[in-house]
Amino acid sequence: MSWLLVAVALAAASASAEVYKVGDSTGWTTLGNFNYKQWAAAKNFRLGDIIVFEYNAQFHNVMQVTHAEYRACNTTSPKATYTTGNDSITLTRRGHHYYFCGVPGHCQSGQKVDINVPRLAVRAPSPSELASPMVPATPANPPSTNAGVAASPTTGVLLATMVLFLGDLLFSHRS
Ligand SMILES: *[C@@H]1O[C@H](CO)[C@@H](O)[C@H](O)[C@H]1NC(C)=O
Ligand SMILES: *[C@@H]1O[C@H](CO)[C@@H](O)[C@H](O)[C@H]1NC(C)=O
Ligand SMILES: [Cu+2]
Repeated sequence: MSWLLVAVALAAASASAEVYKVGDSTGWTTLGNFNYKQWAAAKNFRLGDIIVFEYNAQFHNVMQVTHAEYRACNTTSPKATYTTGNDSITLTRRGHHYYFCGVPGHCQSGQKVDINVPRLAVRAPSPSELASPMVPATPANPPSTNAGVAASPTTGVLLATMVLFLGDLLFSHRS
């Protein structure tokens, strides 16, 4: 596959990533009985988006669990546990991502959230993406386009996003 195509897909994918702070200004807590279910339902999560859990790490944590564990607030075998108090998680696959706080009683009191990345939704391109050509015009394209991409410090992350983005396209076309 052409590196120019890669660069175009990469630009489109990275341009569309959003960062969501779970609970907005409330953050990740039991105080105030924040409705995380309602919060998540109002969002439009997409592949490549980032969710951030911000909390006091002395009192809370974040565990990713299965659906059954989520429903039962079962903390015995989480898929992942985050404890920094400022945890950024990139959504790299479709479907439901179940998280709760593993401190005893907190999940039961509502500190749990279901982040769903819909299976078939594709983000609408932004006006700037529509304005730029989808197919690079000619081989006369300056080689600096690729050099600039390769030099970026976040190339690894962007490449991962790009691969997902391409997978996305293939997936959508098959369905
Ligand atoms: C909690 O989850 C574990 C692993 O998924 C399971 O073996 C255990 O039976 C569950 N405990 C309860 C009380 O549901
Ligand atoms: C969490 O991290 C982000 C970026 O990594 C930073 O902008 C933000 O200020 C941090 N929040 C706290 C409470 O440390
Ligand atoms: Cu907690």
